Amino acid sequence: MTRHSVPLGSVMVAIALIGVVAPCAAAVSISGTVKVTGAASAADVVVYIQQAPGTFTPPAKPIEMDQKQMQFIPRVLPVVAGTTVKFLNSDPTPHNVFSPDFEKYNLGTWPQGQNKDYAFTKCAKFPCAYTQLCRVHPEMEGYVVVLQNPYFAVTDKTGHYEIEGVPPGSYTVGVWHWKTKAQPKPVTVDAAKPATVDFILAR
Ligand SMILES: [Cu+2]
Repeated sequence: MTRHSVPLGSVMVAIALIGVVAPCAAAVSISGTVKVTGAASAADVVVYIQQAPGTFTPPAKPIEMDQKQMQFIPRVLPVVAGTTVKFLNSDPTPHNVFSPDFEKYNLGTWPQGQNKDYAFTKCAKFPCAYTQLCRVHPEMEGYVVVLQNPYFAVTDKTGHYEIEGVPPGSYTVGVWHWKTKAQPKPVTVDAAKPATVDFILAR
């Protein structure tokens, strides 16, 4: 019986070797803290790798941005170029979605439970921050930030962020905030050694 000719032991060794070898080429994380001086919250800052080698495929399924309790949720949505965003309406009142930035678009106005898709395929120079506005409610504001690669994260309320799955290499890490700026920072990511990059944004 040839199918029993490979001893179980050698299979186990092979599995063990794969387990040892894989982490060497494995991606690691870049994490850190962003301080926004003078702001109540350090949330919703996009931290991203400016340029990563290779081409990147957008997610097969649209990424959702809701309009709920008169707010865009999430308020800041980073996406890789080519991503389709599904704009939902979870409020009992009709909402509109338009952007005055870059190629400009107006998706119209629609009631609760309906949605509209928009594909972000036209960003020429990253990052492209598209302000999301609603003609019905001028106080509403959100942002879709289109990036070159999928290595990005958004800060939580404490300013913490973590970009997972970054391949080893040397990069420039940028930050995006709707009101203020900070200089990008260089970082080298080694295999099996997570990197830390902190930023201070002055308002
Ligand atoms: Cu609205």
